[in-house]
Amino acid sequence: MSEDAFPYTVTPEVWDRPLSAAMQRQADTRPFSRPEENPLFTNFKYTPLVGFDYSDGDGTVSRRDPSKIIYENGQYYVWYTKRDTETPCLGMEGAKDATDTVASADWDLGEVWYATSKDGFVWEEQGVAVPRPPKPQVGWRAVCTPDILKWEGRFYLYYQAFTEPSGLRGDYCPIAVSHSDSPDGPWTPVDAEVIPTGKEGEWDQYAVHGPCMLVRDGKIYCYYKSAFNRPGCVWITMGLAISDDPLKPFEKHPLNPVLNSGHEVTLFPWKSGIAAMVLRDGPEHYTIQYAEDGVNFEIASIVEFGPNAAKFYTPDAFTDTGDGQGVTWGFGHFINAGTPDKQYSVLTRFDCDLRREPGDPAFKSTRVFHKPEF
Ligand code: AAL
Repeated sequence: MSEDAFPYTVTPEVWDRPLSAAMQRQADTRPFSRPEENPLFTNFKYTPLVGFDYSDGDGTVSRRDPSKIIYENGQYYVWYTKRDTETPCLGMEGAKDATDTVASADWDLGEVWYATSKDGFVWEEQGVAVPRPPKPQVGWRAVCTPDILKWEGRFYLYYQAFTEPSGLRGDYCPIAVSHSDSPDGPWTPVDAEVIPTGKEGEWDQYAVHGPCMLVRDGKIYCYYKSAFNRPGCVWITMGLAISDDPLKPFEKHPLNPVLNSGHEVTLFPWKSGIAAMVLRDGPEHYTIQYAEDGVNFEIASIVEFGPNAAKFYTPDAFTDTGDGQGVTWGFGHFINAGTPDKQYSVLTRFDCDLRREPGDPAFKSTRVFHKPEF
């Protein structure tokens, strides 16, 4: 036993006998480290963004569900849902009173907008990227909750595409896609469901939400969430769909769902695998998890006060290096801003430290029994 390791070093014989459930979990999966020694642990710092106008908080303008942030042409880009309606939204429960101009949910009647920034703090809203297409095309009611993919030099926006007001039956929609040769557009929509809802009885039969696009092993990975999501019932798990053609239907993974918790879908390349930030819903909420194969996730750390709807600035999301470097900032949203009858959502910046090595050398400790290998 080395001096340095004392007193945390435990000899292998300790595991060579029947173990309690807690110690079995430890032996099987969990890194043995204090949080600060674990590179997949972080705290979060929030900073209000400059450049977004919310109409004095009267509930008619809402921004939420940001995409990953990318850096192109000397600036950062982000896409997000924007609702700009004459009146505040009614809420899911008011869906039967929704009209062509009155929204049910905060994201109903939403469109995909985008903004750019030189420094990541001060932003300039550039306008709509993907408007709602005419009825009856997929997405005519709302296009929202986008994510960006760069693939073979072209850009693809994936987003939820609604053909009914959210709340009528639930929050039911598939994922559709638009493409462009520039992050500034113009974007060409494909009038088809690129990730459709599942067949009757399948886990994702009602909704396919929140695309999170990555490139891995030469293929396009789309992590997404699904839920029964009827009014009054939210049950959320996450799946994976893979394709080698960004505009053709993706193939859903046979082991879906691959995460049993979380809400919005937040993943990034980490070493040779994929890490997932799993927040808000489910038995494993407020964890960061890791899967060497991108499919079989294990809990790596427990975090607090994580951002809702987080997406990271992820420089290696599409470069397929097989050696993910981690992430340090991104966008999330705060919901339920405003008064109860004038609710809207606000984009926020968060900073974190999910780099391969903890940022502060003082955090590094030799007192680690099982150096986490993520
Ligand atoms: C978000 C996401 C999806 C839902 C709605 C808009 O937090 O989970 O995008 O449909 O709320």
